[in-house]
Amino acid sequence: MKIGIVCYPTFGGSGVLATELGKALANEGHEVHFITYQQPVRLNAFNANIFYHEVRVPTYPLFDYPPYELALASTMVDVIINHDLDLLHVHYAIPHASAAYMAKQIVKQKNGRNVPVITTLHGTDITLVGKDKTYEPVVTFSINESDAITAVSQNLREETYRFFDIRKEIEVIYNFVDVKRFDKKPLDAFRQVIAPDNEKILIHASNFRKVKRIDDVIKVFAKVQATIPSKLLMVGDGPERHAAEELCRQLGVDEQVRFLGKQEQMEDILAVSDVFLLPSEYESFGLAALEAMAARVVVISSNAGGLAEINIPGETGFLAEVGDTEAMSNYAIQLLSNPDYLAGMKEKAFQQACTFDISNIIPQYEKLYSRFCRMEPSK
Ligand code: GMT
Repeated sequence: MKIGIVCYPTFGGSGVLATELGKALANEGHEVHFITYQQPVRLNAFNANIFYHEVRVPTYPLFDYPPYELALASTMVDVIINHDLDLLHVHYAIPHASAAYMAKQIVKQKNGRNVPVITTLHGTDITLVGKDKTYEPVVTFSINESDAITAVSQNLREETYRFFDIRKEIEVIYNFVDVKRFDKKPLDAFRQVIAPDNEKILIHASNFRKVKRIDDVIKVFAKVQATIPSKLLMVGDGPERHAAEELCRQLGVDEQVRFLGKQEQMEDILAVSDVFLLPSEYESFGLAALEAMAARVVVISSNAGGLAEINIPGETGFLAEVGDTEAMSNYAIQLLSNPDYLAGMKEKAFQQACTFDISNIIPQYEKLYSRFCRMEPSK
């Protein structure tokens, strides 16, 4: 098949997932065309089946707001027609689903072809941005106009029906992880640099937005390190970073916390870590937590959104109410003070991640595509 993938090219979960999906489809022999405003961060190796089309948004003095969505729709039309795409798979509703609707209408008028559009909902496109009155009518319309809709968790499916008047079936296709990539031996030299006295290592990775509650990460860590010699790695960057660094100083843990910025080699960083903290206000799925589990890192998270669909309390980690930093730190102390308990849970976290392995999820997307395609999947 010839598949167009539209996504945000950044470190965010939806972009990571879409890029890994495209790479896996290309490895299966499909021709994959990424349509984005810059090279996706995880699209970092040559593959003969992968094509990248950059959306250029010309600037003009009249435009206070350059019309990205129009440039995107026009690029989609160009790629669909010139590369004879079988379908478009757009990740994140805003503005990708509405731009795809426009592109589909244009191609229909120009060529008489009805190009299927599949929309995958990821989370904040529904729960934060999408339900804002500014966008809601367009989001509802473009989801309903998609030929197929998928959500990355059961919780996100339910939330979408709750917030929007959706008249179509939303299928759940869970996010995935390439377990092979994350199942790595710890690099001793790296661990030695981070934790020279063999301290335990806690880690958090996100885009440091309010929804992630990174101040809770720092508060949990401050309590843990008062009892257990430990270090905290903060991976990523975003609007809350400055306040988080300030909180570290206020709580007197700044020497124990390292802000690593955006990192591509997450597998190496996770391989030396013991506990992943994800106290988010909402998380449709929590791809970062799944990647941690694939690296045998135990997850202590909030019970928000779809997190309970991946993190099984007492088995792969623990769940606590949003904001209950006391419970989260107690769980971490309990775990980190008992090496056998920690080792057993790390193994179970890994086993759970294997159920979300890429090899189990890609066929679900291929099956979905084949329902809409002019031809059977090429293998
Ligand atoms: O978490 C973010 O803020 C980034 C966001 C995105 O769209 O890139 O992540 C969402 O999609 C991920 C991939 O499906 C999910 O794993 C995240 O849970 C989800 N984030 C939220 O729901 C807050």
